[in-house]
Parts: sequence; C-alpha cells; structure tokens
Amino acid sequence: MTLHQIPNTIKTDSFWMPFTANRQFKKAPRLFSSAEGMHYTTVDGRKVIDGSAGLWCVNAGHGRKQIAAAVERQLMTLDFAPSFQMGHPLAFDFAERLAEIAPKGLDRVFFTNSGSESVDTALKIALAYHRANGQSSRTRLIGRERGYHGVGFGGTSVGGMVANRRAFATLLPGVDHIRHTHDLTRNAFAKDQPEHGVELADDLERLVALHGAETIAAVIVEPVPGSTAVLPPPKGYLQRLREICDKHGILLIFDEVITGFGRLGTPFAANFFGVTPDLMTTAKGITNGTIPCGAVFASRKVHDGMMVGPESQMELFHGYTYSAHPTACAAGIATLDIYKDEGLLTRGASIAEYWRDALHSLKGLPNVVDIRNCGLMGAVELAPRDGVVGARGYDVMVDCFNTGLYLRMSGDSFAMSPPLIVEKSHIDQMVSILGDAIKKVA
Ligand code: PXG
Ligand code: PLP
Repeated sequence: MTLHQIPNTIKTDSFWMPFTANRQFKKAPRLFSSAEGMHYTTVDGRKVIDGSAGLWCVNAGHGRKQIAAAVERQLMTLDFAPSFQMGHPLAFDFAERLAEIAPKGLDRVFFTNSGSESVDTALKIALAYHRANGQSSRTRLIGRERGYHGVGFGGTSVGGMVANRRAFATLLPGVDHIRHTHDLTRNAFAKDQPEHGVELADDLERLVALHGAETIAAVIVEPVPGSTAVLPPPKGYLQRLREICDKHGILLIFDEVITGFGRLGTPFAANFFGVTPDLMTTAKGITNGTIPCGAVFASRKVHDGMMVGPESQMELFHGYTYSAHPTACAAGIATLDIYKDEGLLTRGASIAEYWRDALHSLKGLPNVVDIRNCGLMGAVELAPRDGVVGARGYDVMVDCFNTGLYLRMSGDSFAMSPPLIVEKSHIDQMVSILGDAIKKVA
C-alpha cells in the first residue's frame, strides 16, 4: 500500500531500529531526508507535515539556523570538556538559564543526555536523598500503570506500559504502581481535563497502607502521560497526589520529558497545573531535539539535603561522560533564546482552544472511541479491529504518511504534538488528513 519509493542504494539490513517492527518496516521503509519549519521532506521528495514535533521534541520547528550556528561555533571552540571535577562556563550558564524558567523552587539542575537518563537520575537522587537524611528505609519507588519513563532499568521498572516490561524479567525490586486514570466509561470525549477520577490519586494511600510510608522513597508520574496517547489528569488529581506525598514524606517526581518546554502553553506542566514536584525530569525540547540532552530539576530541599558530609567528598556518585556536553549546552542556550524571542513557551495557550476544537471535530467518524486534548497535546483513539490491537492504528498511520501527515501511533491511538510554531492552517490540514485516513481505513 505504500506510495513510497526509496533509492535502491540504501541498504537497510544493519540498522536494528528502536521501537520499530523491523521486518515490516524494511519491506517498505518510510524515510525522511530533510526538514524545515513544520515539514519533513521524504527521500522521494514529498512534503509531510510534522504532527508530532519529531518525537515530541522539535518544539521550535525544524531547521533552526541559530541552533546549528551555536553548535558549530562550540565544536570549533571547545568540542568536549569533562564535567567530573572539571567544568566549562557554558554548563553553568545553561543551568542558570534553565533555573530562570523553572517552576518556582526547582532551580538546581543535573544534566543528562536523554529522558531515560533523566528518569534514572531522578530515581537515584530520591534514594540518595533519603539516605543522606537518615531515612535509608525509604527504598521503594512507585510508578503508575500506563506510565512511560524511558527504557533504562529504573524507568522500565516504574513504567507501566506492559509491552515495554514484559520481555525484561524481574526488573528492579521494590517497585509498585498506582492505577492509571484512563476511563473511557466515564470520561470519553472529555475536553481538557476530565471530570472523573480524582479519587484514583488515593490509590497511593493503598500502597502506603500496604508497604508502609517509611519504605517509600518517591512516586513518579507524567503530569500528562504522552506515550500512552495523551491522558490528561482528572481535575484535582495531581493536587491530591501532592498532598498525599507531603503527608507521608514521599518525594513527588514529575516526568516532564514531553510536557516540558511549552507543550501545554506554560513553560512546564507544573506551571499549568499549579503543582510543584520535588524533582522534575526533562529532555527532548531542551535542545529542540537537535543534540541529545536532558536535565533533572531538583528543589532546594532535595539539593541542599544532599550537600552534606565533608566538603572534599562527592555528594552524589552519579553522572554521565556527556553530562553538560558543550555542544548540548550551546544548542540548549540557543534553543532557550528562540523560545524567549518567539514566546514559544506560552504560545500554546493562545492556540490550544483551536487545537482542541479541531481535534474534537473528528468525533462521530467510524471507530473513533475517544478524543483527548491538553495544551498542544492531542489524541484520537480508535477501537481495535477484530480484537487485534494496533492493526487499524497502523493502517491509519501509514495512510496518513502517504497522504502527507506524520503522527505517532500507540496501539490504535494517535498522539499529536505539533511544533509550537504551528498555525491554524496547519492544524486544519492535520485534522483533515487524519479524518480522511480514518474514513478510508475504517
Ligand atoms: N519519560 C517520558 C515521559 C517520555 O515521554 C522518556 C522519559 C524517555 O526519553 P528518551 O529521551 O530516553 O527517549 C520519554 C520519551 C512516543 C514516544 O511517541 C515517546 C517518547 C520517546 C519516543 C517516542 O510515544 N518518550
Ligand atoms: N561502560 C564503560 C566501559 C565506560 O567506561 C563508561 C564510562 O566511562 C560507561 C559504560 C558509561 O558511559 P557514559 O558515561 O557515556 O554513560
């Protein structure tokens, strides 16, 4: 069914592709060769609108010359510098710039290279923090069903997408999960935050009763789960989770790898929901998807709680060769400049309503069982075909690609998160292509 021709000079055997049905893909590869603004161009020269900001990361749109120039300059000046017991000025500048836009109180920044690394870093900080504060019995980590926290062993363990865990045996011990909030019976086609489900936060009380608060280090949730196709939290849910964590001395970690950097029309989801976690993980949009980079934001309480013991001793035995890589810092600072100059961290707020109404106009098409939105995140969920999860979704995704729209699928749901430079005309085009594909493939 593909229209797509790839040059026969491209050999596809060696690249073992991540999160891809390799054998299926290689029979009919979908390849991008360039990108500019809101669009990709395929190897056969077709323009495809980017409905997912790459993988939720190209928030300022593609081909930003300012970032490329900053990276080139940096490579020619200081290509690499260690951040273990040494440093370079850009790392400190970048951290200060991030602290300026961080939710109030979350202004201590630990650099990583990806969301997965940010998650594992935050989990380790939570454990080390309690230990440094005389509470070394707090070793349990709590995630949530349907959560995605990357692919490290820590993130896989607290994650709750079943397929991502199944092949990997026992994972970390001492991990448990609260229930997810996806509720088609009560909340289908809810706009923005659903009305029902605040009580699901009380599931944390169940785990406290089961395990004892004194054994729990941290709870990690995505403020709006992205990979399971955009599940906005029920009204009041995150506030209640914060209260329960406070009551029991449990650290709250927001995984903002997707929701960070303007996705909801505020700099971070913590701003959007008015709930501040103790630790916040980020990546993706931090460099507009250009150079791998991530950052964990820590509260003063957590950070200062770790700055104990003799000054000659390392406070945290953790870090990556490429933590605060000079090119990542250069790309990140240039990205923050663009976000600031173009108002992109709040631009989503002015277009979210249009986005919401456009998506919800697909209600009533064949097999559409739910539509969800929050800020500039959105999802359309289809019923599975003949009980085979993902088959209908895959066909719709391929049809969209062939007719000019790139979007992410998760099972039979489509998640969309356009670059934050998106215009109304782009939204119209995305929704029209997706609607046609749903009708055609149904
Ligand atoms: N936490 C969250 C909340 C994420 O969404 C990660 C951690 C891991 O980040 P890295 O940089 O290690 O991939 C993510 C990543 C999709 C999709 O379309 C989502 C992600 C990555 C790729 C695809 O669902 N999220
Ligand atoms: N494996 C080996 C053998 C290493 O020497 C190192 C780092 O020095 C790593 C893994 C970790 O690599 P990174 O710091 O890039 O995460």
